[in-house]
Amino acid sequence: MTTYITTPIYYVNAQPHLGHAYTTIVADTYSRFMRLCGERVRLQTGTDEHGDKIAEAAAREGVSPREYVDRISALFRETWPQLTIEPENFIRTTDPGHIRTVQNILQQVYDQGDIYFGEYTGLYCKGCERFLTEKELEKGLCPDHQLPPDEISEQNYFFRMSRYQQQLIDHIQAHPEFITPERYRNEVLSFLSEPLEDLCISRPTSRLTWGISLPFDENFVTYVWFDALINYLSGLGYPDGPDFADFWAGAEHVIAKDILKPHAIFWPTMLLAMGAPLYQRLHVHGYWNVDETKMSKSIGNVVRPAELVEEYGVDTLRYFILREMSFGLDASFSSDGIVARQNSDLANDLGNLFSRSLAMLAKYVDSTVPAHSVDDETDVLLRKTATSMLASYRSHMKDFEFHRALRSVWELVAQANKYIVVNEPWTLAQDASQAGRLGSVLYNLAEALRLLALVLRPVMPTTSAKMAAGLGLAEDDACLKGLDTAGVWGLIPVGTRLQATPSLFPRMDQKKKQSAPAVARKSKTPPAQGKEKGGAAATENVITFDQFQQVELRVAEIVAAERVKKSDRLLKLTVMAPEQRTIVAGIAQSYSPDEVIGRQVIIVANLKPVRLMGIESQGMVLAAKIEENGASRLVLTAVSGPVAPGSTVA
Ligand code: ME8
Repeated sequence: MTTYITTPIYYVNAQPHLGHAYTTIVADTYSRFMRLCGERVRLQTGTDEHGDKIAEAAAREGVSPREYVDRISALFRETWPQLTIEPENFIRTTDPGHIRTVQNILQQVYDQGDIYFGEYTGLYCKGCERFLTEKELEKGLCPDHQLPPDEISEQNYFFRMSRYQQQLIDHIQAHPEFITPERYRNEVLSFLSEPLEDLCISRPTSRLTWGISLPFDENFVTYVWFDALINYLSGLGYPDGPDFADFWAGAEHVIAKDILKPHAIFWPTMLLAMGAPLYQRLHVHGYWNVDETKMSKSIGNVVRPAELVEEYGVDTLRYFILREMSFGLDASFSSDGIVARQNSDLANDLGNLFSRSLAMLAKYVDSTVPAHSVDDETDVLLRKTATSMLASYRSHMKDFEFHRALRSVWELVAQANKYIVVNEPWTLAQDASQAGRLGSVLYNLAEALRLLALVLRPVMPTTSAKMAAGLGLAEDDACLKGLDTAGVWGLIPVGTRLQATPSLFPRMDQKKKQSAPAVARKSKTPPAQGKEKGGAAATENVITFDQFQQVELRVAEIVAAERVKKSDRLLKLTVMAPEQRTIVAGIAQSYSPDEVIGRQVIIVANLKPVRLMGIESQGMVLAAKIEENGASRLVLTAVSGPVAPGSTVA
């Protein structure tokens, strides 16, 4: 089976931004996913280079259209590898092959009588490069450009789009998956419930020369949409190239809602007129805003992909936008949002699962995947979670519900973290008779990580490769290839030698966040500056919010405790936060070791380690100091309900 996945070809009158990056990352992720499913995949993106808008942009810059389109098209082409996007084809509408295909199609459709010459008077929006109907206007203005359209009357060529209206309606009704999500299918059907007008497909050369000449009348160039949509065919060598034969049957287009009508109405009617099969599915997503505001050059909040990659790393960006946007709906980008996901989902949940599992495998079984023996109910639960994750991951990815697919992946991450807490490998390691059980627990963790590396491959290719390397697997190892064959529990080979691997995601510290240049951040109200009398702000020891943010507070679970020899004040605590660490706490006069084991407390996690009675203490446990009967006593801090060890306190 084959999949041909396309993005829109982007206009070269603007530089690549977050919106372009999203569509293209979606297409790349889906193409990687379909490859994992064993399909032959071809990903195509490119640039749309003809039309008034481009000619005007070139004129504004005082260069020829050719010079201008070459420069901006190269910017798009260079952006994709920075996002680990690897298209098989990058098409430009100025490519000679594309121009030939457009002209051949025009000639064919003209010869068969589906293009005619006529007079047209209409309301033309220069921004949209098309005539708008009265109905589309909002208060007399183009809804997208907020400008009044010009009334233009001219002789032009028309495509008999109306002739194919019923055939298109029938097709959409017979194929519910043709336009997804459903809200856009309904929008198109409602539009089609009114008679379609024919489509004006030419522009007189007296008004525009930067376009593809009509093969049957050199006084006209092709309307930019009729030219641009054909890229999906010309990029495959239509009509008789071997790639066309192989891939068109698996064609899926990804677009945003702004260009629904050309893709759901113009394009299929054009294909029907050509006698070519229709594409399989059209996937329509919503719009990215930035800090709840429309992205726009004039507001100055346009987010550039290269800056985001530099600031957050490519996989964090890919994960964030796929996880944050419900495909089909609008979403808002913010620096706070991406930092929060990086710290919680990536550094805390996934990153810590990976690093503490590998650390325990190194410490207890010499970095070698051990054999596993009998299952207990925690093993069964972990495996069940993995199996149901795989099923829902697969179906959501196929349906372009990336946020849901990732949510189910994180259910396995959470379950594996719980599995560690419940099984306490550090306790098992203290008892030689538990070596078999310890091996099973560590095996299952390695296996969960293998499955995570597998399913995260389409979304975060670099992280997945790092995970595979840490697990001692090559990316093309059988157990990481083929979702069907590799998506079975128990495939990581016993005896695999693990590799020391740096942490997957560093926690993003406040300093870094503060320097974020790419996005305007929501303003935070700083604490009062100490002007008013009597308030806390008036005291000497005021710290700023930023200073407070430098203190990393976390929930830690105490898993072991013992008295420190020769000290009646100190307890040596082993805690998980979420990785294992030792903290020497001055609480021995208030608590016995037995009393604290199993408690969740709040610790300062980024305190510089100190040696106390010869033991390195890696943090500080917070406790309230109370006075009772003339003596002081410490009461440990706690959270009001159980939470995942390592959760941040803010
Ligand atoms: O329309 N949020 O090109 P274009 C999400 N050349 N996606 C966005 C976005 C946003 N804020 N802004 C842009 C054209 N996009 C034509 C297409 S195809 C035959 C011709 C993405 O440069 C989204 O994919 O205006 C949208 O559909 C596309 O960029 C529009 O790109």
